[in-house]
Amino acid sequence: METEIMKKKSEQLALEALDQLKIELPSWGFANTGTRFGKFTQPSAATSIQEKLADAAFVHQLTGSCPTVAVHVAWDFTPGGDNAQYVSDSAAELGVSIGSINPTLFEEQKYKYGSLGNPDAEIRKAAQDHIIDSIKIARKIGSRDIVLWFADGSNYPGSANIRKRKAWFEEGLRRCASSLTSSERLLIEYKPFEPAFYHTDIADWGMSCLLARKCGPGAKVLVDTGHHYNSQNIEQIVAWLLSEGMLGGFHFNDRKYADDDLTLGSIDPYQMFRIINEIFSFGWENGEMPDIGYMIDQSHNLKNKLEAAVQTVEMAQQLWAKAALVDRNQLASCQENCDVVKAEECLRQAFFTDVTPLVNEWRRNHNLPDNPLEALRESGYLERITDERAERNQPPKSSYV
Ligand code: LRH
Ligand code: MN
Repeated sequence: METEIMKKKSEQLALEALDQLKIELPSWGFANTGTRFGKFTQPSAATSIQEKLADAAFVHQLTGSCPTVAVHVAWDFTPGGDNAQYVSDSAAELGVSIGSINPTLFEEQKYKYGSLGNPDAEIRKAAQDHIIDSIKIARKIGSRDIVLWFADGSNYPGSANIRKRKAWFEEGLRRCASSLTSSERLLIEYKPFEPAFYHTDIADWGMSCLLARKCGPGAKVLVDTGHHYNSQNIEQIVAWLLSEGMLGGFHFNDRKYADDDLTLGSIDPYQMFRIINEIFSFGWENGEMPDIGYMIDQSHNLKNKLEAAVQTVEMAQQLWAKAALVDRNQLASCQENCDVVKAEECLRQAFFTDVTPLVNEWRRNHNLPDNPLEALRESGYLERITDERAERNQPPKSSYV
């Protein structure tokens, strides 16, 4: 039976955990995006990196937990990254900073048959050079993480030599990793399919981990929660990567079917809780939380982009506080004694605890609004940016040109 003192102690732990929580928002989450079946433009959507940063900064102002913004090189920087310092200074003026740098190794025609895995050596070199240029941008603006996701793969059996492509990836990634300083990291993101629908060159955590190991200490694995088959046990993958010291970071989102990029915890909050619980369990066993990046990777096609971002950070704060409430001593002894039911109850009790009063106490301690979403709607910010941007957000003729 949890005594009042224990309750106070675990609530204090939850408040401290919320102090540690830093969630990185994606610049592309504020711009108009779509699917191949249509792009539904929002008049308030950001149309420039300045507007993306302003929106992210306003979400940070309302929630207090998202001080950095992830950027995608081709979408947010001018060629060669000439505007990098300007982008970094603009972020600083708004009270945020540039976080992870995502080289853009898809979209261009030359990447039709791949980037680092392309049979054409010149295209492989071009892709390597883009990653190395992205590392230089990171160095210029003081970002630590370079997140690598590759659309590379094939659509038909026999159309690609999977082992040759693996060797080209090893060669390319080694060259890129050799240009890292000791404080910079390459985070290699895996994805089982889409846009490739027969094989994807880096399809699962094992492939990413093997490639990262061959790159040396500066390379780790990035887990995008949407990049798994439905029945996969993601928290087990997280537990293994933590124990191997190979977990570099997350792209958090939710999904019902595939890489749906829906808002965090909107479909399966207990799944996300179980993942966060593995991180807290590792932190408890090692006396400090692991050094990993918590990033959001979502695209908001139907929800208002700022409301979706605020909802996401609120959900992250809720799940974080719940995971901090798990009685780790009791859980460890239940696991030790194979008390299956009581062990499960340790997690369920924390997950089903309403932490809203606790999160609101944390917000009040940091002069933040109790209800960020309500504060957003009452702020007039959405009305203002709609007036400013509507002209530049004309709906496209058709997405299937
Ligand atoms: C690929 C991905 C990757 C990003 C892109 C926007 O599905 O998750 O992380 O580069 O989305
Ligand atoms: Mn991702």
